[in-house]
Amino acid sequence: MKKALLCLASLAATSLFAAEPPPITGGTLPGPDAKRTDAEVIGEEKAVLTAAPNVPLPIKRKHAVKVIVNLEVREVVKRMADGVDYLFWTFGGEVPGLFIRVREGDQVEFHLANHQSSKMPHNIDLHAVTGPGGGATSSFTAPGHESQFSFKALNPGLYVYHCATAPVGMHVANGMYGLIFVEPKEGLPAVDREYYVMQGDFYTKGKFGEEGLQPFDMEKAVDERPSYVVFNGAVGSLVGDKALKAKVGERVRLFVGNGGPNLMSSFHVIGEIFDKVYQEGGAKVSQEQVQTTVVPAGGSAIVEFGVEVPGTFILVDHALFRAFNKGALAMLKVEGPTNLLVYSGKEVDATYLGDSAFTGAQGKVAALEAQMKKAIAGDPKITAMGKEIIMEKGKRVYSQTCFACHQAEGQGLPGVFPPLAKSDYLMADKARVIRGVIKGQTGEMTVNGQKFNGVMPPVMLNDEQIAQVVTYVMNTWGNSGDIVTLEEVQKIHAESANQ
Ligand code: HEC
Ligand SMILES: [Cu+2]
Repeated sequence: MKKALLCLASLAATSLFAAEPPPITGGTLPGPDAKRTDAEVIGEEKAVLTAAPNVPLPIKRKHAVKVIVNLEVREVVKRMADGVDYLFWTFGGEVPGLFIRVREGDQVEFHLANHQSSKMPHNIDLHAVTGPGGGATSSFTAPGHESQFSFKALNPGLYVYHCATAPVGMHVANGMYGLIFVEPKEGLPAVDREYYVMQGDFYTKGKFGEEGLQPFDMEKAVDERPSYVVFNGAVGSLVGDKALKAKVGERVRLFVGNGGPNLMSSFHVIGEIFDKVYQEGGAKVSQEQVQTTVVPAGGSAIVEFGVEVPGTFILVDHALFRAFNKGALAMLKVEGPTNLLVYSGKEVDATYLGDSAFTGAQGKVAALEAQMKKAIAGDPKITAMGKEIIMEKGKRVYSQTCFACHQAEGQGLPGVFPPLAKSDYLMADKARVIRGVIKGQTGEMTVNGQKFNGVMPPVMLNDEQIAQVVTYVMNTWGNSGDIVTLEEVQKIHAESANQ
């Protein structure tokens, strides 16, 4: 039986780019496979496809059907990061492409449309297909056209699909991939939540965070030097309000994919252990109690875990510079009662996230600067916007320099780092604050009636950054003061240098 399967697989593999399809003709399969096939296909239905992070509902039916899948390729400009846009090539207008769920034994009638606004022809190679090019040879579709082919979902598992039109790497690098889950006949054990998370690496002419519409950079792609590594098509696609959600006591299943085109993912959830892993997206649980699972480019994994305590759990590619500097970071927010036996409490997210906790500042600076240019022509609103820009830049400085001690919300740490939020000490004397930031400060001080006696080292900032960050702290978390100008900082700097 194994031999027959192997033989089929190698035939399919060698024919991936062959012009002539090999002599495997529709439906008639060798003996062993025929046994695994539902002889009867009863009825017909249209597949419900979902955009990430959603997954179609588990399949309850006990027999095979003819499933009609309609998927449309669209080339669309979307957000890659705050202030950064990219022309994505997509399956269904989304990166990753829409999630497809069928049952083992189903007869799939696949319709691939290519929107008339597309500039490129595209096709689809589904790793779930046993046949030449995984469907690629039958689905090459010019803009404004539609192709149709059929296949039997013989093998259960979680499979990647992707465009395979030359240059294949470029089509995939532009976002042309997604997942198809062929549900085993007996189904998977029930869980409370299922989510779809797919990693991809992106190659832009500009560096990470460089603003504007960014073109694809072929050289970086060939050299495997991505500017972005992200989950679900953009930096921050699953953070804040868009975080995945669960409640204490629930079981979570993640269908994890990796479109690549280049990088393998070391998929990890900070503060969780995968109690079950279907390694490489295969049909059975192959490992238990796993910390980090490998998701190869063009591959997948299914992971499951229970959530025992509330809090924010961070999903990362544990090749950590990708997570903290290139975007491969997502969040699962778990709500519910604390369980002190399992975990004692104290939030660690802010510490982990560093300046990623402040994503958004950069894009806002760009947007506000653009607004300001428009408004110029002597509008009094300019002053206000100027302040907002300074504030956003100040937020960035804060997130990189001050927040480690004074904390994300300026709340400080009792007895150790004084609060900046609603601090009477801070608001009483602007010049003193500027001097403190330039020279550092030590000795006993009283902030809101609490005594502090620590050491704040001098910070490595230029005068402009100091003006920005002091403006920010004096106008955030309930504080309200005026703008600190560069001139003010320069003056105090000169004075304190002479002392
Ligand atoms: C390494 C930790 C650390 C860093 C980084 C740090 N501070 Fe402080 N900061 C302190 C400590 C400790 C004190 C209290 C010093 C004392 O007791 O004399 C303090 C005091 C202050 C105060 C006066 C007290 C208050 O709460 O109003 C201000 C204002 C302040 N810091 C602003 C900043 C700003 C702005 C930054 C970033 C540019 C920054 N600090 C970076 C540790 C730090
Ligand atoms: Cu394509």
